[in-house]
Amino acid sequence: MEASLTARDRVGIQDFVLLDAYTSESAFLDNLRKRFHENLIYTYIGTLLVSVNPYKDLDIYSKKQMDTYMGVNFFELPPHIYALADNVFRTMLSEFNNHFILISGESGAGKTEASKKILQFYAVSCPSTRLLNNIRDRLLLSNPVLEAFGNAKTLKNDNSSRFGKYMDIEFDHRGGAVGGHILSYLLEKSRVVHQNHGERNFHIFYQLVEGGEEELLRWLGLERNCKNYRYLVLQRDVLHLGNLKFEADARGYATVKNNQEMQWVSKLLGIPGQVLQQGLTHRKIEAKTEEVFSPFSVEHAVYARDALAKAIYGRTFNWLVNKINESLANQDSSRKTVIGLLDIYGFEVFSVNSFEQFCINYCNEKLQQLFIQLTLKSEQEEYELEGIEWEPVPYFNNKIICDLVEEKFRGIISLLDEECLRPGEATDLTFLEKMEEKIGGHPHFVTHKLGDKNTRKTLERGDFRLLHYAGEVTYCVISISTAFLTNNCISSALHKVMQHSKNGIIKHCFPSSEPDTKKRPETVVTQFKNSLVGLTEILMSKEPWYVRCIKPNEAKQPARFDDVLVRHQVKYLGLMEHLRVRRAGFAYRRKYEIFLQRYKALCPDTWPNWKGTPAEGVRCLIKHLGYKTDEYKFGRTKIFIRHPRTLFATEDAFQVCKHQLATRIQAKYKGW
Ligand code: AD9
Ligand code: MG
Repeated sequence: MEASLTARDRVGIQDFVLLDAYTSESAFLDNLRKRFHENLIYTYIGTLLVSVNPYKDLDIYSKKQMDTYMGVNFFELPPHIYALADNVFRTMLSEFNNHFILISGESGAGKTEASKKILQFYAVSCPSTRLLNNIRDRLLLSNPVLEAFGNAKTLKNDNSSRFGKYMDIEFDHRGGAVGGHILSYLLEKSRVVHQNHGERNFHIFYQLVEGGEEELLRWLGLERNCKNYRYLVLQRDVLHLGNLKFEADARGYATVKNNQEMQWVSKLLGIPGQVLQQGLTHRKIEAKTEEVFSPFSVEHAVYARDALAKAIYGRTFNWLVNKINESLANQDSSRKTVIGLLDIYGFEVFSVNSFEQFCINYCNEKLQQLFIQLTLKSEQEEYELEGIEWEPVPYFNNKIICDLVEEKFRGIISLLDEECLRPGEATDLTFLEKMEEKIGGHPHFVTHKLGDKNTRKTLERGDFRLLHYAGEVTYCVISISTAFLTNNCISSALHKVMQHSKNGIIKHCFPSSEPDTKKRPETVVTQFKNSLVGLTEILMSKEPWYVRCIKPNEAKQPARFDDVLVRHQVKYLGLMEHLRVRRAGFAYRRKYEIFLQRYKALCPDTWPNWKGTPAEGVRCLIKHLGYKTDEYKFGRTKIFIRHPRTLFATEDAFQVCKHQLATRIQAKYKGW
């Protein structure tokens, strides 16, 4: 007894639900810290997995570890990402339905690593055939390719995802991985032409220059050393295009200064130099009978160049995702089930926060809202609906912040869109004033004018601050509205120029059917908002599982557990509330019909056919199984079971029973 107490003191408790002082945040933190220092980075809250980034390689991801966790009941072994992956997989197989794993946490907390571990586990644990292995390898290999093009070093994370990724893994009825599909969300294209101090461009540029084959580099006209490239060292631009310089001619109009670079760009894009040059330095005005070209200033030409660079990168990234999807497509149309993995950029706060942070943090608000809806809110509503006695658990609902951003007519996105409709008149300041007028009284929105004495000191006139669920973020209004108003779109003239390309990929990325110049294109953020609505719908149709990742320190160092930082994350991730709901609630619930159908063979009175109502059948069944009275409750349409252990014991008994039945049948028909 004493020995086990000592061990428990040292390594903490592996499921927070079992923690004695479960309502205390300090006890929660103590447990997490103890385990972290013992390299036990995983802890459960029921079936939710909390993961603390160890910032060092742990010997817990070997093939042997995977084998250990395969097919073993969730709570029988120490918490692990493999246990969660295995549990999702087996639930999918037994219930033949779709699932998703939502991996959340702030930038650098370990989301992408967690999603890779899950994928690796499925790659090893799924049944294999030559065909299946082919798909498995493609699923695994899609990761490094997408990371090369979509990840970059930021101040928060050396391998930060600069795009959101949702990946469906498709399984056949035996659990073989038969296909996959990736959806990508808003790549941070601006990184191609600009990065903050201490950050880098997308990994692929450095990989290309440092690791590309000689012949390829020669073909691209690049030299081996990154340092030779002003734009990689100074962290600017794509390689040749970004090096294009403009100078003013005698009339003040832009002309290309370095013709050699121009030739390279034209060669690589497969577009005649003259045509490209015209596109970058002139605007086409279509008069009634003729086309007139109006020249750009140098500033405008630089803007056109950057917009083109961003457009090329963004569109080729989408092309790449489509290519990967083609190669992962499931050829077999028979019924399949999926496990979706969601790994999206985490909540970010920098000293200067721009349009990208606005989108990223809005996305995190939406995911938090989904988590709340699927766990805290719907869970409590279900108890009420089913007539289960329940002490409500209060929680912060961030819907108020989502509404502030996305509400029709008066949300920030709508106000920005409105400003976009007034080109020439709208400025950063009019946008700020419009927000002050329309949402000035909102408790989660502050500006210099609206703030109190203290707030004014820390806010410039050109800033606005949002009080996000995960903390305060001050956005620079110029960077937001500029990004909005400019819309990251290239002009239709430049678009037409790109259609002259002899390069198949470029041609494909700039199809002749767009842009429709008559119709105003949706702004980037409106497109993003719509894609998040689509994502929410995809997720709502599946069964959810959660991995909540925690960043232990800002220094990206091993063995450092910053109490203040972790406490803050525990708070905003809603872990305490989740624990309270879990602790007081029921881990498992199933409709009476479904529960009875699955387990009726375990009781002679319900097998093979039960004549009464399903609820009576379930009552009879669990009485036979000896469930303790505090372990379950009867709702209006469902049975609620408090601990997963109870259900696992029933499931084990069912598996034994199934096996015995199969053996009996085999024996009976032996020799036929
Ligand atoms: V971001 O929102 O994309 O900026 P993530 O994805 O949450 O962020 P990521 O998974 O990239 O963070 O983890 C950051 C770094 O932490 C990794 O590059 C590893 O060096 C380190 N890490 C994370 N998880 C683990 C782990 N389980 N074991 C070892 C880890 N190192
Ligand atoms: Mg990531």
